[in-house]
Amino acid sequence: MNEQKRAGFVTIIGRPNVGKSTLMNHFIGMKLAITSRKPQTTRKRMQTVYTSDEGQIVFLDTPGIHKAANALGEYMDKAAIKTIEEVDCVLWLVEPTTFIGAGEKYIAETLEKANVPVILVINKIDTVKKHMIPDVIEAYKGLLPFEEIIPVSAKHSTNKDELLHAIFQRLPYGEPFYDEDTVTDETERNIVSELIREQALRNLSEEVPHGIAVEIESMKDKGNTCHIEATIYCERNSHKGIVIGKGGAMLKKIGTGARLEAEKLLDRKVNLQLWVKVRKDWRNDEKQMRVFGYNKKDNQ
Ligand SMILES: Nc1nc2c(ncn2[C@@H]2O[C@H](COP(=O)(O)OP(=O)(O)OP(=O)(O)O)[C@@H](O)[C@H]2O)c(=O)[nH]1
Ligand SMILES: [Mg+2]
Repeated sequence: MNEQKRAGFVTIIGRPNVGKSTLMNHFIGMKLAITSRKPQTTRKRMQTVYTSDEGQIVFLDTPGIHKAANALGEYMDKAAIKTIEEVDCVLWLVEPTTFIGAGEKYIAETLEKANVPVILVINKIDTVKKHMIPDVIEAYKGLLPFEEIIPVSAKHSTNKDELLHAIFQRLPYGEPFYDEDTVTDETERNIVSELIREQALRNLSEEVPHGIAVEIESMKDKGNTCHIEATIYCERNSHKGIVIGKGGAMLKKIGTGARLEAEKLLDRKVNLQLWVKVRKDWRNDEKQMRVFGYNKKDNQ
């Protein structure tokens, strides 16, 4: 056994929109998980790998834990909670406020039942005055026997190294699970479909983007260009018109944004063609959810 280096699995959990995906992208120095200002952006777990001189951390980014309003919401909550029993350490991300709501209490109760080290990460400290932070720490301190409480800003990289070091301290000694060039086991196809959904979340308002699923129909390299055809599924006929927009303007905006992001990811030119279809109320249809990659069995 390698006595010098450590290796283990770490889940990043918390309420929606606290910055879990931003933090994970930041750790690995690449944009793999999609992010947005809207809650419930992440729908499935995503696994990424961070390797340094100290060892290897396999991060799991998870959906925000929330009061589910449909079958997709239940799937998302289970996907997040399931990871707690599979890891060596939990990062619980919270907003920098002293108010501890029902959502946070539910997460604390869930963690209390699990026998796993928890590091509380107070994110977004760039949004509050420095003198507020001790009050936030004080408010959370009694909730659980945290290993550590670390204030960070995922956006501005504050305290990133301190947090990484704190995580490594909670991992067992051992050989890395993946070679050092691995950053994720996610397919390019899946990430591209997420990049399209991200643009939908960023450009559409209200419920419309939450009812969107994206399927990649084909992805083929010709010369130095990757040709991608994808379908955006929405929940209602009325939503389809909104996704397409006046004279196709909205679909064009989503397509251009996604193409630019896909070019960065794939490091080559991308030609992206999008179609829009309706799958009525699919977020409450477990069979249709399975087709879109949200299979209940993943979380059992
Ligand atoms: N100011 C500030 N904003 C942040 C920080 N971290 C994340 N954000 C923003 O918070 C919003 C939500 O970030 P995400 O990373 O998508 O949050 P999430 O927890 O993954 O959200 P879900 O997937 O919906 O659960 C985005 O607009 C981010 O840019 C931070 O440290 N400071
Ligand atoms: Mg997320």
